[in-house]
Amino acid sequence: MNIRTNWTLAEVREIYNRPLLDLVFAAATVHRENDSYAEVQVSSLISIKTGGCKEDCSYCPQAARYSTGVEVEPLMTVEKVKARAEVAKANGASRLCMGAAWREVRDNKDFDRVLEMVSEVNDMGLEVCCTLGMLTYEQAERLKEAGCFAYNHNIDTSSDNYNNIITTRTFEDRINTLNNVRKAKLSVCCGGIVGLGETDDDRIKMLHTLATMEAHPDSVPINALVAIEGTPLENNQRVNIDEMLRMIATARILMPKSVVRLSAGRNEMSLAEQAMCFMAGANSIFAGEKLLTTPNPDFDVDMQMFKTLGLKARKPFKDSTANTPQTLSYGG
Ligand code: SAM
Ligand code: DTB
Ligand code: SF4
Repeated sequence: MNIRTNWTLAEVREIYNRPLLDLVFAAATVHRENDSYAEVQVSSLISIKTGGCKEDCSYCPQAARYSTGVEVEPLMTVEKVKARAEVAKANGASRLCMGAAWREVRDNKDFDRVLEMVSEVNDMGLEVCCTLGMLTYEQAERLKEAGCFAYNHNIDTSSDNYNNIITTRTFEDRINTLNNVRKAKLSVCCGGIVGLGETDDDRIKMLHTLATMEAHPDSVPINALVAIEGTPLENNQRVNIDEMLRMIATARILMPKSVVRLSAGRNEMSLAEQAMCFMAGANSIFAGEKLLTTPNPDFDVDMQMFKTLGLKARKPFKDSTANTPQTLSYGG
């Protein structure tokens, strides 16, 4: 399979604009060249520190400046995180993603506690992912040493549209953190959101940025905006299925080996709509009754969906060089 990081904008535009079923068929064809096309990577999310964030991301229920009804909670205890991780593992998740409503990581006691959580959850045999905001290279290394497997940091939208959505940091800040994550040999999880009010060209440019990084992100979450009352985007229109399909299928063609995650927005999608997304090359979901603060389908409902569609949950560390909990050897 030919992995390219030199896609031109014109090529991405051509793929994105194909007649929808031609596009889905082409993406499904690419996806079927992967031996494990019927495997879906299941991640479970925990909000380890909720609300009160200083940033102004206009989609986010956790930004302190909007009144969204999300209650501010302090950093969870290690014990509580372990208990939640046990439940996720028993339900078949291979990855636990810990999210904090932080602008950036600070070198303080809270970060020490997060490192302890990482180490404990890694010891349980789960892939650990963190999403904690901006990181320095040294902080990325400390996460890696503690047993963190992946780091999620989304570009969210095109560089052109970025300032319309967030003003308290820049697109370049995001790229810097991603470079630190890559340099520390953490698995890179990076995608974006559809439904922010962006144009098709913004979507094309966002996909182009992801597909022309020095290496494709290992996982690419595609989120449909969950419009939250109290945020500036509260009245945005619900994302239609054709828009999600176009994003997922184009991502699959551009980044054939990456895990493409059908992320936020599944709670509003039917089984048939989700089936189309898996057909178009999605091979990961967030499972568990909550994303960070908003509802998501129950585990049982998702497992029934997998049964109906003939999909199976992927085992942890499948494509890693380490087949046991994360060691320093991953990524080499
Ligand atoms: N604070 C950290 C950060 O911003 O990187 C980590 C958590 S943040 C909630 C992670 C990602 O969730 C965001 O980059 C965004 O892509 C996604 N997200 C947040 N709110 C969302 C919403 N209402 N709808 C869809 N995706 C959302
Ligand atoms: C990602 O791309 N989507 C997840 C995860 N990475 C951290 C978060 C979605 C959040 C949706 C809104 C909420 O539940 O607060
Ligand atoms: Fe929400 Fe993260 Fe933005 Fe904070 S930095 S407002 S938690 S998306």
